[in-house]
Amino acid sequence: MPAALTVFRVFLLLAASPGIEKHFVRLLKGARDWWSGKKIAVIGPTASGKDSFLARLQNREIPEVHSNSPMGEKVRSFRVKLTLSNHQVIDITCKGVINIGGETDYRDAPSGWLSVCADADVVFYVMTVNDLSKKRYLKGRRIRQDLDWLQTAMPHLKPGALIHILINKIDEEIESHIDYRSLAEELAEELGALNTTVKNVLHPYESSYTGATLISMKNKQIYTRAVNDALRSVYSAFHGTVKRKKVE
Ligand SMILES: Nc1nc2c(ncn2[C@@H]2O[C@H](COP(=O)(O)OP(=O)(O)OP(=O)(O)O)[C@@H](O)[C@H]2O)c(=O)[nH]1
Ligand SMILES: [Mg+2]
Repeated sequence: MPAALTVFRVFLLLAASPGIEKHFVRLLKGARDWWSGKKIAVIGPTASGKDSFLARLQNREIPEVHSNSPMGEKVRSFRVKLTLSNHQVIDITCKGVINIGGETDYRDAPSGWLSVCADADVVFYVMTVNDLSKKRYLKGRRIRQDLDWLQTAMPHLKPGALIHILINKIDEEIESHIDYRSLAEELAEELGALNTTVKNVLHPYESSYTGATLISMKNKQIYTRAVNDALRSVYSAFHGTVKRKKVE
């Protein structure tokens, strides 16, 4: 899906047009089956919202104040209940999710990010919309360093592991803007640049990258729709990879 469209959808959420809702939140059975029992890992810079994401997945409110997560803190397996249209609820089981703080020492320590990601099927990298607009994915900067780290980590991950980026705190950006259309255009441009960077940096593992989704852990409405979107994107990217492999 073109980036501009994805961004624009987030803003449409605010308008909450009833007609589009059904289309937005539908997750097909194939995708639900695929996600069922998947193991996810959540990594990213400090205070990006990793604990908030895990809280939302467990239907809890997000932590108000930021407390640095201790290294290698384990989070028990939990079932994710996703509410779809027609009041339909689906269960997704996330097994052995491990949470970890975001400092670079955590990343590079032996019991750091690698041990977290090692047996995950899907790795969620959480960054903020501020990281995106401040272009922290450019060479030498924090997000880029993490992407470089991911590239070197790829051969040590589970074969076929997928990487998805969550761009959090979109609510802050929405609050501080009035012209949503120009904001959407700006963000779309940045998203395009980010995607290009990620694919270049991850080479030759770029097919593991399933894209980036704008999200807000704080705003439940945006969270709910964005997470459905992210799950669907991961699944369709996976599907595309499998199809491409078959053709080859
Ligand atoms: N405005 C806004 N604030 C958020 C959002 N998500 C998280 N926060 C806040 O950001 C702070 C950090 O969130 P955490 O989830 O603890 O971040 P973390 O990534 O687990 O941080 P470390 O464990 O230290 O790496 C908290 O104060 C949250 O309330 C969001 O979507 N919007
Ligand atoms: Mg944390």
